[in-house]
Amino acid sequence: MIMPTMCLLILFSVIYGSVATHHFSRNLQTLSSDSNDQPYRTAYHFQPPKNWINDPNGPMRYGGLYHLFYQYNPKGAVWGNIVWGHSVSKDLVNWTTLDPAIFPSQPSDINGCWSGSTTLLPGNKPAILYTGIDSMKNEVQNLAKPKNLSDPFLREWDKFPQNPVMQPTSDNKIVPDSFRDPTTAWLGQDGHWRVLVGSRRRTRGMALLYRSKDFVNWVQAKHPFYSTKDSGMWECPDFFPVLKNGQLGVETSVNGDDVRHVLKASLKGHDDYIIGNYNTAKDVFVPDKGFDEFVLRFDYGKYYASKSFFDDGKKRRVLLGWVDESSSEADDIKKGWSGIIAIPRAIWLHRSGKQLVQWPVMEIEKLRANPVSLPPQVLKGGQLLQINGVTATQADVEISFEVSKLIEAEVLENWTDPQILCSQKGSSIKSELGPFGLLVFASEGLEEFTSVFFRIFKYQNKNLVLLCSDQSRSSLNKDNGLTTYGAFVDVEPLHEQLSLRTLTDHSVLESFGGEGRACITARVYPTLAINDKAQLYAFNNGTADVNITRLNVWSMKKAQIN
Ligand code: DQQ
Repeated sequence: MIMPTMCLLILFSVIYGSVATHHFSRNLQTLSSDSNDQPYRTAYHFQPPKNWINDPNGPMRYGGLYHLFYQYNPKGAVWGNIVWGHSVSKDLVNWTTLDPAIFPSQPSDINGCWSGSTTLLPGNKPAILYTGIDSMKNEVQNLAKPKNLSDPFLREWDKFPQNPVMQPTSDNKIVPDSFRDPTTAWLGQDGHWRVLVGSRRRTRGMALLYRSKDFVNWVQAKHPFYSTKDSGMWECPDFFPVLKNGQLGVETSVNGDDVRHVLKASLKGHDDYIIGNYNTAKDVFVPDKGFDEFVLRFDYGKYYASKSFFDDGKKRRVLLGWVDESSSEADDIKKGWSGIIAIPRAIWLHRSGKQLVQWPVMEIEKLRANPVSLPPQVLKGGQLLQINGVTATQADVEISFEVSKLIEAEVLENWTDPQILCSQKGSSIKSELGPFGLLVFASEGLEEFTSVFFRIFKYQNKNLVLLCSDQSRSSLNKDNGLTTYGAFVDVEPLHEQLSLRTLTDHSVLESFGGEGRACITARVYPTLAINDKAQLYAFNNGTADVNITRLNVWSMKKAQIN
């Protein structure tokens, strides 16, 4: 409950001033569950019992279960010895960890089993295509199929004895250390399979196209499927259709007048995408005008190597991404683990057709408990409003703002990168309209806090909404990454409220601005604002008042993970 008497009106100025063996010893014993020993371990974000993880691999729904594979080091909390870890879930929230599904055993993967995807072949038969690091340390693509299709857990996988099925040769111009991460395959008009593999030629990043009649013999297309200059190696490409209208997802082979296509690549530390049309007859992807380079990003914070799949149960497309740590390697070794998977997101095309929308899967709402709601109210310039009655380190916060006086918004003379703008202004520099938003993971004396907030600018006579996630004050331990992130949100504050949803989970916050039109994920490692010591506030450090039109907060229950 938020007690009005606790609603503090304080002058806000005081606050601011990248090799494995088959024989590893598995040990699924969990780490100490004492939250004092492990204040950064997440309660409802996926992570295995211990050790290092990175990219999600081959997510799919099979036998009524969601299967998540992931790059996993069975031997420690740093990258290395990479196998495909494997966990299953009935609801994308609670997870059970199984034995690794794919691990080095053939000359074609003896130095590592890197990222890849699953494809459901006719008859609902899953097949994995993954990158193997072969005995020459070259990157090659391998095929594996389940040993026993009647096992819904798909515990055991048989590798195709003639692996690899795609490899660099002396005449195919493939750079042997830049040929990896096959996508989910799709069927073309001719009934043949297509798959993309990430690559580069010098600094030109690209997705190579392969075709096959039988999923075993793959032939490289004459030209790359798509490429952009100076984007460097494309890791973990993804290619999928989205409906022009509505939030439902479609199976990866669907094409036609009702759909557009999305091409995503992981490059330079983020996941960027292009929307366009896929001409099946010509096998070419034609981006929308003015969007032939990567200008759109899934997440403007820490979010990489994501992969989507079509969930035939709920008829939606679900996106999973890796959220790396921002702590030092020594700290990761000390805590015994590194890397989490962001909350699975449903994704669809925004009605404008100009971008995707992402929203945490609805199942996560099962974890909501102890709702706290605040009546609509004015948040005055300089006001800090404490929100009591929630477990601030483990919460789901939804807040919406309405602004008037748009005429007085700060004028932005020159276009500036949103991350730079957020870093320069932080949450301390006042403008008329902003910063206003949330303070999460805040310590009692505000020695530590993380702020997620909006600022509104006038740029070329239009309103421009900036969303920032500022970690610069998140921890007194300066060994941690304290980067500030920013994104512009395509909302028009004249006609729409500014909505923000932030999920907090001990060392991660995922923020969704403009109903999922701009997402920012960040890692934080507070030293004071941990467990029940953390506080939550709404704040307005702008000079003009803003209206809070909605404020609903839930404490989140712990998910059953492992
Ligand atoms: N991680 C994998 C690669 C991929 C990279 C290796 C992306 O297959 O390109 O662990 O994070």
